[in-house]
Order: sequence, then structure tokens, then C-alpha cells
Amino acid sequence: MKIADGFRSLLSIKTDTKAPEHGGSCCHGEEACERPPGASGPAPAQQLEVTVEKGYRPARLTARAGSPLRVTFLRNETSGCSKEVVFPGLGIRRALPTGERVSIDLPPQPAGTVPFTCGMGMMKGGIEVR
Ligand SMILES: [Cu+2]
Repeated sequence: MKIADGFRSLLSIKTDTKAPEHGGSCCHGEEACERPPGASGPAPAQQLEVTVEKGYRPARLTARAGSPLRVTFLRNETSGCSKEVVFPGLGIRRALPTGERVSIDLPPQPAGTVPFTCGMGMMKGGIEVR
């Protein structure tokens, strides 16, 4: 039963094309919103900071290819929309508690753009790696 429900909600996320009203909840499962462990280990040389408030600020970041990076998000709002951040290409999904800095370590990236979005892909940002 649980598995079927989870699968159905996955399907509904994938097939739901109409954008929900901004400010609505992005999260459909408790699991996805679990507080993640903080980034661990020594900080990589490349560090990026993103403030989350009515979008990602800045929404476009730049980084160097081939070297690990740490992206730190600080969410300054309580909108349900932004309570998770997702790096779709990297399989990363993290909760962003309001007022808490959440650091996400990314492995070295090839040149290109690393997109990130809110839990439902409404808010968009990206790291330009070059
Ligand atoms: Cu959203």
C-alpha cells in the first residue's frame, strides 16, 4: 500500500504540468522534507551562497569546472514553495528550514550548467560551471 501510494505521488509530480499557486506547498511526502545531515568534511575551496527569498538570489552562480564546491542556502521566508531545494541532475533533495544555513557539497562538475529548483520545479536557479 505504501509503495503504491509513493509511486502514485511520484507519477502525479511528473505528470502535473499546471503550476500550482506560488506559496503553496511543494512537498507531498514527509520523507522528502526530512532534515538532512549537514555537509561534512573540510570545506572545499569553492563556496557559493544563495539566499532564498521570493526566488533564489542570485539565481545564476558561476563555478570552476573540475573542483568540488559547496553551495550554502539560507532561506529567509516561510513560503512552502521553497522549503526544499533539488539538484535534479545530481539526485540531491534537501530541506531548507527557515533561517538555517544548509550547505550542500557537490562533487567536481564538468563545464555546463547545474540547475537547481524548488521541490516542484517552480523556482529555478543554476550554477554555470566553466
Ligand atoms: Cu515550489
